[in-house]
Amino acid sequence: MKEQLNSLRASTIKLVAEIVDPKALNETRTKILGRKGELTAILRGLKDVPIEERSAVGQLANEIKTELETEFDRKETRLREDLERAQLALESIDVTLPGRRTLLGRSHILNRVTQELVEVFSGLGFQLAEGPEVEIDYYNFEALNMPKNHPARDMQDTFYFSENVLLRTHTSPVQIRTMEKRQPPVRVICPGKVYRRDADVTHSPMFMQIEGLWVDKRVSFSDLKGVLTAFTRDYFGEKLGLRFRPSFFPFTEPSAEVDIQCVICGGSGCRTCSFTGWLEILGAGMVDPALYKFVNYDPEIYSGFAFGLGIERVAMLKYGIPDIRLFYENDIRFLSQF
Ligand code: 2NM
Repeated sequence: MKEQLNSLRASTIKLVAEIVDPKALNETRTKILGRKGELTAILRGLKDVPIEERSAVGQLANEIKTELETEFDRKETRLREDLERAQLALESIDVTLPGRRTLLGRSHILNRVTQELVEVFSGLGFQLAEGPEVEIDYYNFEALNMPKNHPARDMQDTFYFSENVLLRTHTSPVQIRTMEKRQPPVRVICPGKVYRRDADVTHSPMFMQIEGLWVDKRVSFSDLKGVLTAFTRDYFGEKLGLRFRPSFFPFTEPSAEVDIQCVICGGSGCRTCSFTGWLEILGAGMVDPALYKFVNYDPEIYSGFAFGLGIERVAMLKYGIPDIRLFYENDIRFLSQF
């Protein structure tokens, strides 16, 4: 019986060493140590062992039982650890891999140019004012001295929601709204999107504009020249010459178009300036006193000037961009250059 026990011990240890699967281990444990297992079967013969040996054999059987239980326990722990390690290996992070780059976004070039322009004008005392892109006929045309059927409306055909509701064609309505709300002194700069029925290499149905307005007692054309000279010098460079040409706008009198010397050739003539040496960058003028009756200003006391420029045009000149459509195509290869 001792031999039977020792042989069961040896064969079990060998068997356990070969098992690789927790389920098989559990089945083997039952088969050997369970109530109907092989050890129990051997112990059933204990009653036939001579009485004087029985206690020693019993003790051996107990020792072997304990030893084998420990053996099964240890193997179970080993298998569980192996499994965990294998799972961890699948899920683990390889800290030696290079990191994933986060792509940094940036402001659109038109928004950055807008910000730069607003900054220059705030240095000259102008406050930021904004308004709706969906406007009513009154603010976009009527209060700007462009009654229905005025020929100046031809050049500013736009998108209509109804007879009196439209997409603004300029940011001037913001200035009318500002004057309606406040008495002079008013000194505001109004950037924003505007809309016109227009599309080619230099025109887009949606574009951006920035307009300035200064109304106070004794504001004169020389103040206009001073502000615009300060602005162009600050933004385009100290040495560039400035030229005022007489022009017409329905809301200013007198009116002027303002040119700067070509930023590409410096005035000697090139393709960008059509070999004239000059670039038109903005329109301006003294606010027509006829406008003041719409906003309840006394034209005998107050005078002022206004100006407007296209932000795309400024950006195209500043950065040498040949086609206005590039701004709106959202091609990262273009936009990330700025
Ligand atoms: C321009 C040219 C000349 C202008 C006029 C006004 C207002 F509302 F005050 F009358 N705002 N902007 C103006 C004047 C705009 O853009 C080429």
